[in-house]
Amino acid sequence: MASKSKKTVADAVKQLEKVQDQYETLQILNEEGEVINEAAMPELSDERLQELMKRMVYTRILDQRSISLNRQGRLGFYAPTAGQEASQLGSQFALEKEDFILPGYRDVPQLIWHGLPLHQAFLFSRGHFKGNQIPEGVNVISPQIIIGAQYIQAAGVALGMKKRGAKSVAITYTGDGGASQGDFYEGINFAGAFKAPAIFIVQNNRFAISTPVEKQSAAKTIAQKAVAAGIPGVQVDGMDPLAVYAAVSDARERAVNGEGPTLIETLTYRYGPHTMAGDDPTRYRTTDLDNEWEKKDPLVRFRKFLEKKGLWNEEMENEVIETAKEDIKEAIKKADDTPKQKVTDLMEIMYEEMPNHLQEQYEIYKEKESK
Ligand SMILES: Cc1ncc(C[n+]2csc(CCOP(=O)(O)OP(=O)(O)O)c2C)c(N)n1
Ligand SMILES: [Mg+2]
Repeated sequence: MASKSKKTVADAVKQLEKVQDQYETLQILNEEGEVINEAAMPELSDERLQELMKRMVYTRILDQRSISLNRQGRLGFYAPTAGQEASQLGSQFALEKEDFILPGYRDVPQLIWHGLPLHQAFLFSRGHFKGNQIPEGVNVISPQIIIGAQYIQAAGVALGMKKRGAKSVAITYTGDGGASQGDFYEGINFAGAFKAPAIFIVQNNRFAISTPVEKQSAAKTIAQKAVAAGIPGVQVDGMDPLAVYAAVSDARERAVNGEGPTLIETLTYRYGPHTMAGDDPTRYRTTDLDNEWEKKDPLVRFRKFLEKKGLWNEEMENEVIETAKEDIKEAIKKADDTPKQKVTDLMEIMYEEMPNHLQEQYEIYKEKESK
């Protein structure tokens, strides 16, 4: 729209400030587990609410066990998830089985609740190829290690769904650091241009390893980055499972109705280190900040909410904890019982028809491995 008034950079500054200020954080449950936003409350049966709590409790135990299995040398790569349960599971809970998840390295919980067998998640952690052989009908790919790359892949998967007329969505996850990568912008821009049914989640846990979010971008929110791609951006309280669920459900509905992608920023926090490879969060985070976020804990908040409704108690929680421990024990045994990967395995699964120059090496390894 052409304007008769002389537009100056000063006007643009005002416009930027106005836009940035319009981003509010969607919250439904406060830290006391009280509903403070009845209008946004999603319709979930009592059983579904209990199921969401079960998944969060189970996942917290899985995180604790994964950390100790890593310390015992029984797991390899592991990125802790405690603190991010509402962000991860509130979002996955809004999906249908036919929806496709393109995760980052911290997003193993969503894969498990979307159907990836637990022992395969453990094999992935160990770098075993069987961890990447996703069973038929489980619509996920392996966690992406390259920051942001999954955003472009999600745009492509979503466009494929649209072209096939499928009533499903592709959902992808990255972090605050990921939102500074080129791939992030390319992904949301492409999906916006093609109105692809994608949901782009940025789990803003305030740090990219040790770099605080304030140093990663001049933007006041990550949600506002959607504006440049011409798509809606929503900021939600990522410690509130109901707010995350509500936002993702709405985004899903828009997407399957042909209205295009949505960017969702979840404000969250990882309690543990970046990964188990040895960073020390006390070097870059204060205890005050840790305490501030632990007060927002998604499990505490949701437990209070459910207890007040008579839908949760200690006995139920203990049952989930026991089930989780049993499942983990069984899954780690299954991972242990999986035959070690061989060089010839890797060569066989890499090629449908092995090139001639590798055939010779293949024979050499086959001979060696038979001894
Ligand atoms: C393209 C690329 N650059 C750098 C790295 C190294 N790296 C691994 S994790 C990470 C920080 C990512 O932070 P964020 O996106 O906020 O996710 P979080 O770990 O907090 O969940 C970096 C820089 C990488 N894996 N890929
Ligand atoms: Mg981060």
